[in-house]
Amino acid sequence: MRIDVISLFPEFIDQSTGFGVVGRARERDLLQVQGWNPRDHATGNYRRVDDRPFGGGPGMVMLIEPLRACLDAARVADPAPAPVVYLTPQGRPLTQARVRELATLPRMILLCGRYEGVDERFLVNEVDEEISIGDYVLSGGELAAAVLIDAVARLQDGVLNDAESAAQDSFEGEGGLLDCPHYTHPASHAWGEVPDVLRSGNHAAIARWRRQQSLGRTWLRRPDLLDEAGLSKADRKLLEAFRAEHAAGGKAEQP
Ligand code: 6GU
Repeated sequence: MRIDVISLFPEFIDQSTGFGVVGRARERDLLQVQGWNPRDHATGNYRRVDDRPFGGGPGMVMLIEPLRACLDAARVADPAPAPVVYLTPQGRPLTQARVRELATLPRMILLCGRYEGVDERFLVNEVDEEISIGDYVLSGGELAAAVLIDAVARLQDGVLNDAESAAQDSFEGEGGLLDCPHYTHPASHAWGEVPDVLRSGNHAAIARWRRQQSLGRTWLRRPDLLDEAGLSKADRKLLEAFRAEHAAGGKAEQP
């Protein structure tokens, strides 16, 4: 997959995608990331990329023409069709389901706004989709772009090794539940014991316990996710047992 990013801080995009799983994907050419700076496509002595908003008010608005020239240059760099995605708190909240869909594309172009925003006419004419990464405000779209790039990169074929396999992650298991707790050595520690079942060698019992923990955690922390989870009869029984134990004070789990 190829991801082009239009940003006034293309170095941030390059560097923030240079480490770990995403950096390795880029090194192995499973993912290409290229930044494009609208300032390189601005004209005049001052190379302006923004101006004051009509109607007054604080902040600056990004100009149409430098963005348009920058987008045209990015488009021409590769013939693959690419939707333009604008990262903005006004966008649709990003979900793992949308990440999975975007990850199948050969290419996408991300637009990062700065200042108060982007001239609405550019958005109407050139942007295919607006995405937010949550209900809080960032100073610009760059961090959100890095988040989206990470999420799609790790789903590209060959990026994760077996040990990193995505199938068990939160949202990726059956029903899109939260992940279960994990433990490693030592089995006994001043802060608590590893649950006996995980040391039992009984793989069916371990799978059942993990499923129950996923169900219980999702119920405690993200009950909204359970509505969409399509729980089986077996799931409901596991969750019912978790709730009974929780009500009896058997779990230290925080809501
Ligand atoms: Cl995508 N951009 C900005 N600037 N702030 C955000 C966001 C995006 N998502 C949540 N907050």
